Amino acid sequence: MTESILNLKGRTAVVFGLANKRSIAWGIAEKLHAAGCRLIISYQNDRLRQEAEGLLPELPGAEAVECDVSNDAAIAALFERLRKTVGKLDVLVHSVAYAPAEELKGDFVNTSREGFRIAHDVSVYSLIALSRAAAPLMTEGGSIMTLTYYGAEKVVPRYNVMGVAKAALEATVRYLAADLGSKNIRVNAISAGPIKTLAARGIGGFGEMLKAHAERAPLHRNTEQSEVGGAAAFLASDLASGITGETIYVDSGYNIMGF
Ligand code: NAD
Ligand code: 0WE
Repeated sequence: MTESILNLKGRTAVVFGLANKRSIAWGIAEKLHAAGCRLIISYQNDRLRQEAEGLLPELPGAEAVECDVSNDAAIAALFERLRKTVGKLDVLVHSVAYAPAEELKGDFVNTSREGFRIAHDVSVYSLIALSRAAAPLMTEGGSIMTLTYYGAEKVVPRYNVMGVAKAALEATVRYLAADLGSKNIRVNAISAGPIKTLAARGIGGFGEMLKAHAERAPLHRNTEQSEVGGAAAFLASDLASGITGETIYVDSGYNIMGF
């Protein structure tokens, strides 16, 4: 029998951006775990510790560690710990974004300097910092991935500075892919359709957005975390060995439509 090469046994992944079971990071962690990957789950702060630790029993062998990705010392401490405990790293999942709430309402033209800075620091620079810290541990090559959204390329009302940050994130993926390719480290983005997660809660009109998305998308339904997880497992695996610097859409096909 030929063995599937979507087999992540003996591989280790670190996943950033798990807030709760609705998180896209959770959908990804579940699929990586199912493929046999050892998991390190990273949560932002003390407030999210209980939530993250409560999910561990569902991923036997996983551990949870705190890391605020806007803090260089926290990133250095996490990767020093990983160097000692797991040694080799194969997969890094960046599923983190943040802009101050007031930036996601009102007009884009009113974006503040500080709102712009925070959105880009947390949602974009963090990928560079994490990739630089992870690369020395990816001694047998690796797969780095991040989450993006269609608002990077077309205007989505109220997505505002996050759209600009996602455009920068997609460009960052290409520059990182070019740098790290010589180490056989691949870097890609998954562009997910809208999903009702914590990061989507409280965004005005999100329900209507989901409805319109499902109506217009070729598959006539919304995107599920597990579908993003499936693409992530593929990108983590040797099946995707020729893919780097790309943005892959997991959005029920929404992005292909002109009208
Ligand atoms: P989520 O709220 O579950 O995840 C966002 C995570 O970012 C949280 O776990 C939060 O703790 C973390 N985070 C924020 N600031 C941080 C910091 N300083 N340090 C460490 N972690 C920090 O929401 P989600 O929808 O799963 O978002 C995950 C990713 O998916 C984001 O990049 C988001 O832009 C992207 N995305 C979401 C959708 C959607 O509709 N939900 C669609 C496409 C892309
Ligand atoms: O990337 C995102 C959301 C990211 C996000 C969400 C929040 C809410 C809470 C970043 N920062 C914050 N800050 C907060 O205080 N998505 C792709 C989901 C999303 O958010 C939107 C969307 C979609 C889709 C906001 C407006 C319009 C559409």
